[in-house]
Amino acid sequence: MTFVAKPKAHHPKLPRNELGLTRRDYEGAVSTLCAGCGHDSVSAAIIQACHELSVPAHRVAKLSGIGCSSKTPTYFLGKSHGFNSVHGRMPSVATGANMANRELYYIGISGDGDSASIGLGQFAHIVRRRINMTYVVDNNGTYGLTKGQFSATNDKGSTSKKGVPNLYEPIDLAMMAIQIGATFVARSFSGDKEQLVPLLKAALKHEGFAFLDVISPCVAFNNHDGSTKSYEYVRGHSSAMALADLIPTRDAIEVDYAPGAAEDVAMPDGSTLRLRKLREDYDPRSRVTAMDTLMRMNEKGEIVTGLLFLDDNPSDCHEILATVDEPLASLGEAELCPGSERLETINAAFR
Ligand SMILES: Cc1ncc(C[n+]2csc(CCOP(=O)(O)OP(=O)(O)O)c2C)c(N)n1
Ligand code: SF4
Ligand SMILES: [Mg+2]
Repeated sequence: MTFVAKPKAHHPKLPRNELGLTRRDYEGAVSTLCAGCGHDSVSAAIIQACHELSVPAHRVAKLSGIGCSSKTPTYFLGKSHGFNSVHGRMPSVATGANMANRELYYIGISGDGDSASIGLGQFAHIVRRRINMTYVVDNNGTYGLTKGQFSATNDKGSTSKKGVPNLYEPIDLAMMAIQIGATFVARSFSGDKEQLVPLLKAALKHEGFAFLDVISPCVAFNNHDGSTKSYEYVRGHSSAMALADLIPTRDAIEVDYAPGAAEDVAMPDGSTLRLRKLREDYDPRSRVTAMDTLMRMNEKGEIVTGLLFLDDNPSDCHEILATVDEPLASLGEAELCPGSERLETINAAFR
């Protein structure tokens, strides 16, 4: 595979973040995806979120499976660690890396085929193990890379480019994630940067498993009349619930929403997650409300976007397993080797 590097020159007045970097410093190679592919907009949103959060690129590990979506980590954060794994197997690699070094930001990029079809088992278990990461699914309802077969997130009755209807019920990954223990679940649209960037920032700051289902139209195979994952369909059928803005500690909190419409949640690093309730009765801190809302809106053919569920006191895999704070690679022999006597006791327990 050949990677085309982007020219380094940029306008001297481009805004710089706390690290003195411009958003161009967070780019990757030139994208080889189809022009207009939603996945490129998701990559652009990740670049903006990391730039605005002043995330040091060397503290990020990007992980993916196989698919057009899984190719995208090449197109953002070119200076970060990266591992393009096997189809549907990104969760295993992410779990191993995360257990060995909890100090990095983990960004997993997957597709609806990668996570809801071949990788469904892996997806379910990474959610319930609460691996501390941001897990993004670029959801186009199709296998883009292999030329447009229906994926398991494709809606029943939605048609292929040739007009053939999908016969099966869709898997809703956001609903699954809420049910089996994710502590941050959001849905957004690749064409809605205003909503997607704050959600990504909040997900990156979340101390637990953060899942983002991003409807990301495939312009080559699933953007026609009859598709429920096309730009036109999503624009006409989405309904925003609780939106999120992440307010870093350095910024003064501006009160610019009507009383009762916004609620602030403290994040562990001192920043604030401001929840904007667009529906008075929507409480994103209730799994029951989130599931009920998703089911009711799905029945009406509406796509609910925004922050669907948030546990503001989350636990992650490291808390559950009481792991050491330091990366395993930084531990010496004395910490890693429990000694012959202790080893003998452990072995004896298994006999
Ligand atoms: C084990 C295995 N089975 C099948 C394939 C063929 N294959 C490659 S990508 C893909 C589907 C990708 O769909 P999705 O994850 O939705 O990504 P998209 O291209 O739509 O972004 C398939 C079936 C493969 N690479 N490996
Ligand atoms: S085939 Fe579809 S998913 Fe793949 S790059 Fe083209 S538009 Fe994007
Ligand atoms: Mg897909």
